[in-house]
Amino acid sequence: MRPQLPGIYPITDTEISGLSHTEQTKRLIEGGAKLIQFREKRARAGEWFDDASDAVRICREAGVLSIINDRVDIAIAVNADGMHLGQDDLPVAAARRLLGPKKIIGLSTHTPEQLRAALLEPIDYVAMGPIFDTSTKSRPDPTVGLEKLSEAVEMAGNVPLVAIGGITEDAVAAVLGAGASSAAMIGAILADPGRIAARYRELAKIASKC
Ligand code: TZP
Ligand code: MG
Repeated sequence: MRPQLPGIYPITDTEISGLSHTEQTKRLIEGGAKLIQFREKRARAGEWFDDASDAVRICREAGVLSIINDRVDIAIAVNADGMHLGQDDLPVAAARRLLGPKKIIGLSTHTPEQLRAALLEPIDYVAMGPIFDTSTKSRPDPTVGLEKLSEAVEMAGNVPLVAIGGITEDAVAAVLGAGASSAAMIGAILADPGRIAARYRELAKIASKC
C-alpha cells in the first residue's frame, strides 16, 4: 500500500525521550501525528512486543498508521500497518512475502546506487539519509546534503521519498522544498519529552506551509 505520507514523519526513541513507545505514541497523537515509526534498538523481543502491541493498538484506535523498524516478526505479531527496513535488514522481497501485498514497506538508502536498487524492489516509499549530521544514529553513513537530496527525489520519480537525519525545525522547509515527501525526525521532536505534542504541532504547521 503506498501511503499518503505526512510532511513530518515521527520516529520513536526510548533513549532520547526517556519514555516507552506507548507513551511517545500518546503524545505524538495528541500533537496530530498521522503516521508513527517505532524504532527500538535495545529491548528484547518480549518487552518490545508488549510495548509495540499497546502502541499499535492506540494508533489503530486513532486512525494513525504504525510502522515497525527492523523487525518483521514484531510487525506481523502486533499487526502493524507496515515496516521500515535498512540495508542490513531482511531483504525487501522476503519481508514482502511475509507481510503480504497490503502492508507498507519502506527502505532506507544512503547513496544513489542504493536508491537505484531500492526502486526495483516492492517498496511503498524510500528513505534517504542522513541528510545532515546526526548523533541519534550510531555509525551513520556520510551526510547526503540538500543538493544530493534533490537528485534523489528526481531519481525516485513517483515513489515517495522520506528525508532523514539531523533535520531540525530550521531545515524542514529546505528539505521539503528539495522535493522530499516527508521529513523524518527523532531528536527534534523527542529531545524535550514534556513538549512532544507541542513540537509535533509546531513542525507540522511549518510543513503544511511548504
Ligand atoms: N537513519 C538515518 S539518520 C537517522 C536514522 C534512523 C537518525 C535520525 O535522527 P535525528 O535525531 O532526526 O537526526
Ligand atoms: Mg534497520
